[in-house]
Amino acid sequence: MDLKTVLYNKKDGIAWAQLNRPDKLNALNSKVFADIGQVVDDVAADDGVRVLVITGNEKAFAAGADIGEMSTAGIADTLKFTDAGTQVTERLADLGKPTIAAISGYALGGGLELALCCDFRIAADTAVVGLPEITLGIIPGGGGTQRLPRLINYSIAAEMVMLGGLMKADRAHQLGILNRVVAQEALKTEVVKFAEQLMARAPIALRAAKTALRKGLNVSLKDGICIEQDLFAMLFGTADQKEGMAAFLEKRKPKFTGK
Ligand code: CO8
Repeated sequence: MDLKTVLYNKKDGIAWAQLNRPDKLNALNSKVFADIGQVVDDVAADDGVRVLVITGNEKAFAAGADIGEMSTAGIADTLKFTDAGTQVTERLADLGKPTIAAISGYALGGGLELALCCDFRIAADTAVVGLPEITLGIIPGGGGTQRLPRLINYSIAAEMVMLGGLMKADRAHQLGILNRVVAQEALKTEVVKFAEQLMARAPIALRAAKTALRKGLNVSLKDGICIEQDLFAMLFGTADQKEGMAAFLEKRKPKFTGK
């Protein structure tokens, strides 16, 4: 892997991808998206990785796409940038393993959009989220107008997109944008604890749960229930289903193997 803007390491089943452009508050450019793409491919291919965590530094998860690089771009350049970025964020959103955005400081614009591609957002109480693109004369281009109103109430999403204000962690938590808010110094421990709970679950069941949740958002209730039913039945072909139910009946903890 040839990563220029992301620090990447794997430990005890967790892959950590830390955005690393601190002098630009981790602003996202084509290279950052390319690096995240490599990380996603690596996580997908490595059976030893059970959870992906994307994080930044204390001041910023990411303060948006790189305004300096976008400022003089035309339509064609912008389409090239968003096509490449969207391919990566869709791959991230579709990853068959749980993903967590661990957020300190600013998660704005493309930064919040990247975090919205993760299954969970765990934040420090220093977190500030928002979609300020409208204040630059543009709109979100990394899925913000689509993912946010699917996650929270339409009117609040519309206010965030159309006024572009910034929101503190406690309010974002109340609204359901953030799953957990903890003290800055507890963030890493809390993320590891959350990841450990996920890793105690059966991996194929987690993958099926994610597929059902995600696919179900884009289809009718009837079609979504069909998707769920098929995935539910599919799990009865796994060793982990047999183990999970045997463990319940034998009053012990299950030992899942991912088979
Ligand atoms: N792009 C480029 N550089 C940035 C960005 C950014 N988004 N944000 C901060 N920086 C740079 C600053 O220019 C500054 O650099 P320098 O020291 O060289 O002047 C450095 O980071 C530190 O920033 P500040 O001095 O501004 O720090 P403050 O603490 O005073 O302010 C803020 C922090 C409030 C976060 C402020 O930096 C800010 O408002 N940033 C811009 C936020 C924003 O508007 N984000 C939206 C960008 S547009 C976007 O995200 C479109 C998404 C499209 C995604 C497409 C994907 C497929």
